[in-house]
Amino acid sequence: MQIFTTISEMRQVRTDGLIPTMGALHEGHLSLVRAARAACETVTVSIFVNPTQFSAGEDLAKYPRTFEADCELLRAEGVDFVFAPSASEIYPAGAAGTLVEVPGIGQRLDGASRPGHFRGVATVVAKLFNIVQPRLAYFGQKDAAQVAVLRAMVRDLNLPAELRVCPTVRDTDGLALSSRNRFLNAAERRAAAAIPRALERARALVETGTCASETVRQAMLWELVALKVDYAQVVHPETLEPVNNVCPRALIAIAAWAGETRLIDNLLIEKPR
Ligand code: PAJ
Repeated sequence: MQIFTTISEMRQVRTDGLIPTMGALHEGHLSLVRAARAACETVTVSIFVNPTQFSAGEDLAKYPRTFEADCELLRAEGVDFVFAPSASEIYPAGAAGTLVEVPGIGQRLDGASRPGHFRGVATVVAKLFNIVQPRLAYFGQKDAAQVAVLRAMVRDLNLPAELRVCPTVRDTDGLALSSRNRFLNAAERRAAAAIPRALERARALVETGTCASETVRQAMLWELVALKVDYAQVVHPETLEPVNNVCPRALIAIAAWAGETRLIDNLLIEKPR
């Protein structure tokens, strides 16, 4: 496995599959690596804690950095290349550089709670695509709004990479794996398990014929009483606009705080009419 820190080194190899990450790797990330490994000749994982997707007062400084352990995991998965650039390598113009904005979609869900977040995500992913030039790029369904933003960006800018979306990997209590879970104390961790429970409750309602988004929302809010809810919404999976009916297709998305830690999760409903 070769580790590159500069754009010029990265450009000297050919990548078939790219997995963009911010490091602090867990089984969720590794599921993307395995999907890429199974489908691609050469696999690159980027590790870059992207400053432009954090706003002032967010957890950029606190974001876990475990580079050595990450590289061990990636080596064991048979990854070919790791791209781990510095912030100045990616943003030589600093805050004055060109940004990629996905209007509308980029301002919904996490884009509403974290203004500028998806501008930072879209900008860095566009740059990574231009640097690495992958045929396929792998993302997790756990960040469903991120997927919607990136799909729109790829379409609007005619980027040649094809997006592949992999299912959310969960812990035994149902909580979606996240690098932020390590910040939860035991009580917060127990409380956080209400998030997947709320989504399961939503799934059960939909499976027994409930279609009204508001009914589903209220049932989820009951499960989430112990947490500070940022949003619990039923939206269109591509536009992220609220929809009145879960049927036949909707994204049910939750963001909630367990103590100081903001967690997100979602459920995609795809029911044949
Ligand atoms: P990061 O949070 O490191 O996540 C990297 C990729 O792993 C994302 O596509 C995310 O959806 C996926 N992922 C995280 N947890 C997962 C889980 N439990 N199951 C399945 N997939 C999971 O998302 C980012 O980084 C950044 O925004 C990035 C796209 C790298 C741009 O900076």
